[in-house]
Amino acid sequence: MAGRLIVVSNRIPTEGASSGGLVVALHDSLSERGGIWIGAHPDDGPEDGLFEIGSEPYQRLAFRLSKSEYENYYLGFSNSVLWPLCHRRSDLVQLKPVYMESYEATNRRLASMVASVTEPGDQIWVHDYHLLPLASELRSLGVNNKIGLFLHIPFPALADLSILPDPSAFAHWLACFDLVGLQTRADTARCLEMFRSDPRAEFFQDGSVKFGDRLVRIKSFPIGIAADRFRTRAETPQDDPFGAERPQEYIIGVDRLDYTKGLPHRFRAFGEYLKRYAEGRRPCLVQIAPPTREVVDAYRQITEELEELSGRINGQHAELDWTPIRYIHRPIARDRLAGVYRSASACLVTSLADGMNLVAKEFIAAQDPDDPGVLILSRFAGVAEDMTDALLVNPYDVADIAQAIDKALNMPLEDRKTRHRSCRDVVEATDVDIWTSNYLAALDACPGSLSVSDIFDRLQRRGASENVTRKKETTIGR
Ligand code: ADQ
Repeated sequence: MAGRLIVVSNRIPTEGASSGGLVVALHDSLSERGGIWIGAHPDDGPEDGLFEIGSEPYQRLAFRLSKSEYENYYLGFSNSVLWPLCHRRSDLVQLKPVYMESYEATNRRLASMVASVTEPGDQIWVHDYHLLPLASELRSLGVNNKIGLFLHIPFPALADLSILPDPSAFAHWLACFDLVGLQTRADTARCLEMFRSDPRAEFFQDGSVKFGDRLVRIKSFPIGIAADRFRTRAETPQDDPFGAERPQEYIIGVDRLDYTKGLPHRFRAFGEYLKRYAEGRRPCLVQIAPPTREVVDAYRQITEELEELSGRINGQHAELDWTPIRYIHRPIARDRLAGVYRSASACLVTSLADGMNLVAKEFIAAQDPDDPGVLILSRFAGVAEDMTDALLVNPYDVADIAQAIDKALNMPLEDRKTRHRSCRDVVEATDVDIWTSNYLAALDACPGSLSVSDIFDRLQRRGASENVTRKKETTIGR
């Protein structure tokens, strides 16, 4: 693999911030290969260009978002347009001309910073929906290095894309990457459907899409966790995180407080379970959900809704020595989280839409294989595409979830073990280190800035291009 790796993400991880598997995996790849991580610094400050933070075996370069960029590019277009759109909540999309302008302008500004540190042979790996136009902006600055995108959230449905102020821009943005990595096969199918509906696109039989003078590959790379590290954490004895307040039996939920995670449905389903099935038992739902993006209206509303629901359900069912829902509004340290997962009887993941959902994989990795808890998993989380031996539920159907809770809490040991083994195989097969190396190998294998004619000849040699119309020679990758 030639050249350095340049990772670009919306946020750069800073010292002291808790690091998930993805951050560690990218950190490892950068340390091994050398390169640069570029992203916005979370703190306010002067908005000059890139500045170096921390000393690592690779460079970490941060930039600052202006107040207007934060409001319009980040909270606006990224989180009030693209986030709801990709999660099938077009009812929550808020369109303002300034959002799109700022989104494009911020990506243009970032592109000039990225271009200024890019050398020939470097490969650029862009992360997520905040940065979709980045490759297009880099191409217009003459950067013809290989550029890959990984989209962490679901690929939107074709019909929803027409809500965008300029729907045709979406395909153009993506086509400026050499590789578009998506979470699931269903995401890939939706992405290809978008290109199929676009008269500018042509298809090679190997699945690549020719779009104008560019060729883009589209493939799913289901993201995972650092399974070994997480399991070791879970197995390491630690002080009981519950102290004297340990519930006898509990179901765990761990989410960012987001309307896509189906939290009100989960609370209602737990209330329904208590009403219908819990005779003689006193299980708790321990829900950890720190608020995020509180300044966006939709997030304020869900915070209020959950407080109201947990208050009502606890009011109906609590006893002097039992609070059914323990709702914790703070993040919890990863070491403690592993232990909390391990001693739970079940985990509830009820996403209405979710790119993958790493909580499901963390829960499975943390279990004792000889006495595992049960994963109750929404069919609409990306992870459900492969983890078919979890207890799959329809998160919109409160009765279905309530019944699954009852089934999980009464499941015989042998059944729990069989399901856990199968889910654990998925966690291991998609370990984040495997994910990183698969993605980077695929980016490396992309043809990069070859002419359409070169690519045509290559594919023809492989006997894979009967359906491709030979076009006049153009240069790919400008
Ligand atoms: P998220 O929407 O943030 O990520 P998810 O994958 O569930 O969702 O969680 C990411 C990480 O955050 C996990 O490691 C989890 O432990 C941690 N986390 C979540 N809530 C927490 C809490 N309350 N306290 C402590 N830690 C918490 C996006 C997409 C997902 C996709 C990931 C990775 O929305 O679908 O799986 O990126 O690609």
